[in-house]
Amino acid sequence: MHDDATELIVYGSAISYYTGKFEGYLRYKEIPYRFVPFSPKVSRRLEQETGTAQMPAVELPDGRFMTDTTPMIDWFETRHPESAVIPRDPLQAFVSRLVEDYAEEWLWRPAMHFRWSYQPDALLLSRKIADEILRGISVPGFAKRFVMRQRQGSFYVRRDGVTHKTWDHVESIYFDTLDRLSDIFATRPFLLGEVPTLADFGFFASMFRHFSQDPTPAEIMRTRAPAVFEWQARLWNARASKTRGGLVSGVPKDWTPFLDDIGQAYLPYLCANAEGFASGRSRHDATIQGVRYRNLPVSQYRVWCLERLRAHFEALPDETRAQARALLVRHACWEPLWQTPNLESRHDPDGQVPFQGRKVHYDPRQKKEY
Ligand SMILES: N[C@@H](CCC(=O)N[C@@H](CS)C(=O)NCC(=O)O)C(=O)O
Repeated sequence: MHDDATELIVYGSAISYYTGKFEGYLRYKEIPYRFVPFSPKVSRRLEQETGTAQMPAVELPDGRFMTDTTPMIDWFETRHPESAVIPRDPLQAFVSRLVEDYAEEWLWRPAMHFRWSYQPDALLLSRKIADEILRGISVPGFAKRFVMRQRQGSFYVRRDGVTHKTWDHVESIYFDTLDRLSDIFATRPFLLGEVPTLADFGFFASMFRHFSQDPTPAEIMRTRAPAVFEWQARLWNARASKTRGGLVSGVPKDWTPFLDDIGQAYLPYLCANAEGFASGRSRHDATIQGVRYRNLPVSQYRVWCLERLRAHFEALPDETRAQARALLVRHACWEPLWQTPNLESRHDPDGQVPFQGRKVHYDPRQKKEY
């Protein structure tokens, strides 16, 4: 698929939430890569290689393919340990993982809603998808754009629980996040201090490729939260070799609203999803902060998210585990973290992520070990 065996290839899209997050990470770490835009042909090939059509996908110089940005970052951190983005302090590392997971999964619905519920955004983004991802398909542009608007609006908004009853709650997630991040950036350039860490990349996914660029939420960000607008550009432009400084100690007070929201909204949602999964349903309801969401899709991946958060907690050294438990109890996160019995997502039964699902075709004679 490529002719330069030393090159890392990132397959994705210039409008994609998770591709933006991962490119932000690679750029900060100064890990060179070549970007290849998704197309129907690329997508078919990647589905064969990775077992999923999700982006971004990474092709390593040794011919292996990876997907899923969080475990990919873990993998790259072991190979590029300098300027680590996972804090060394185990309590900070655990809480960062929790906040990263919350940031990227919980802001997904508002990001999709603002992109596909507002006409100027939907018109612009359907054009970008038609021109970038669907190029080469011999169907008139207007038809591609129309189909994309219908598909995305149906699949990612209306079938993901956004109705006139949940609309304000979905939007409040964005507004509250802007306010909370603005408070943080009033005192330091990144979420935990002078340098970016995992939590920055978790928020970057929605803030960079959706909220700061899609017309409706971008206008809101520029007027309501210019410090967040500055931060997403700062992170995109940050390079580890030029970014100096340390982290605050412990878990900062201004993270409190995020931890409270994880306890009141995100973990209860993950529990409702996990219970739906355990009972074999494909849809589930959830009451979040007094708002009833109906018929949400059950996500196997998000059962795994909860499993992984538990595993990270259990892997903590004894003393840190006690501190982490006290913090989780204080923010009402402890009970929902453990509420659902016998979690079994079966998402990664053989512990292969981020290489899960790939078809093995590694030829060590031709490919250079990465
Ligand atoms: N957890 C994955 C999520 C990847 C993901 O959902 N990517 C979106 C685009 S930003 C996608 O490919 N959606 C298309 C689909 O799910 O079929 C990651 O971190 O990489």
